[in-house]
Amino acid sequence: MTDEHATDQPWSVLSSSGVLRASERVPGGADALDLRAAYRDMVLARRIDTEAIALQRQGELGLWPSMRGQEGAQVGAGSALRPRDVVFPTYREHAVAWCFGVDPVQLLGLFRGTTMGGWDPRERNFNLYTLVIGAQTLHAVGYAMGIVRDGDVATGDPERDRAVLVFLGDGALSEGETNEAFVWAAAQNLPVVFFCQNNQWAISAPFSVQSRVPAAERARGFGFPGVRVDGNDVVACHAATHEALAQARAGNGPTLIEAVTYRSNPHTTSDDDLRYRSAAENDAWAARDPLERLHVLLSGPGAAYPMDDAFLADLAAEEERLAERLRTGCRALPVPAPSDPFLHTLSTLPPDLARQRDEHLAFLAAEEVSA
Ligand SMILES: Cc1ncc(C[n+]2csc(CCOP(=O)(O)OP(=O)(O)O)c2C)c(N)n1
Repeated sequence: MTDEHATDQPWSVLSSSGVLRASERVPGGADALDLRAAYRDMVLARRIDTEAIALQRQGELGLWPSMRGQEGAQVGAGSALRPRDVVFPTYREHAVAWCFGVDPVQLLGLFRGTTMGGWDPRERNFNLYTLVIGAQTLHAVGYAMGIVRDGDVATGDPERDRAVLVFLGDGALSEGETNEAFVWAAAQNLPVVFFCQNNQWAISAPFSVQSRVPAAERARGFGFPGVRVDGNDVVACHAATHEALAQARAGNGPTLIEAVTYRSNPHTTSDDDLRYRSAAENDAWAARDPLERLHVLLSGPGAAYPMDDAFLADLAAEEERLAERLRTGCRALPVPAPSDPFLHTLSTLPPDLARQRDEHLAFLAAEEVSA
């Protein structure tokens, strides 16, 4: 991929009024992506998000970072993955997790406080959520080095070649780790795709404060291509990620994708976004809603891939089943044992930590006896 598209104007094929433009940049046309399946994934991912917010409001979750508005970016990227690719998410990649087959009930555990993770990263090649901004970019680069050493790049065998897809927010571009990751990915020509969702805000800090140029333009300075894509256009996001992953798997090195999108809800359920941004801004972005524009395309007259009433009724029923499963599953998440914080960090607990664990458990046992 060249960086000729790293301009101010994000690249798009699906207009905000739901019209699909022909583009040689979408290999195989829109057929590269099953549009109805993409719509289904976006609707169900939004429902996961909405249910999680409701659960937080009912006191069932401590916190929830909403991804509402970012479904186009996430489903576009997530649907470009192959099973052997490896994902390093932030804490907001709920739709990517959905696309890659992670059980959405497991996403809730971290925010309910019942687990430090929630799923086994080895089962799906989907790593645990990272709350430290930018840290996962270095993890991804390290993993990409491992893939190269395993001989899993540029073999020409689609069953074997693999790549790493790492997600970051616009705020993470200001972190030293992210910039170190860019340098190392370029220096080693690593099979890694950096997918930056520029949702305009790093909590209350706007993108314009953190970057004088479009994020995609930074890639050139590190020595690899950048592409600026309309993050609310699922077709363009899929095509850009599909191409970047193919380049990475083929041994042609890293790409930075900047998906220009918008976090339409507050940063998390603890945040009050009206203190730093206007309702007018929210309204302007609502008019570019990624689900709405795909819905228009798929239900408009003469749609090549129409959604008929039966499809929409099935989807509505599936949404309700998913929502019920989330509510029941959330409340049934197992309460962790007091010894759990000592697990899963070190394969063998050093004597000092083992002693602390034993003292902690003895203290709790004594409390129970005296109660
Ligand atoms: C190293 C580090 N510094 C600060 C924070 C506090 N913090 C949590 S989220 C956030 C903003 C992140 O913004 P961005 O990277 O754009 O991602 P978004 O939340 O918008 O998806 C900050 C500063 C943190 N978690 N880690």
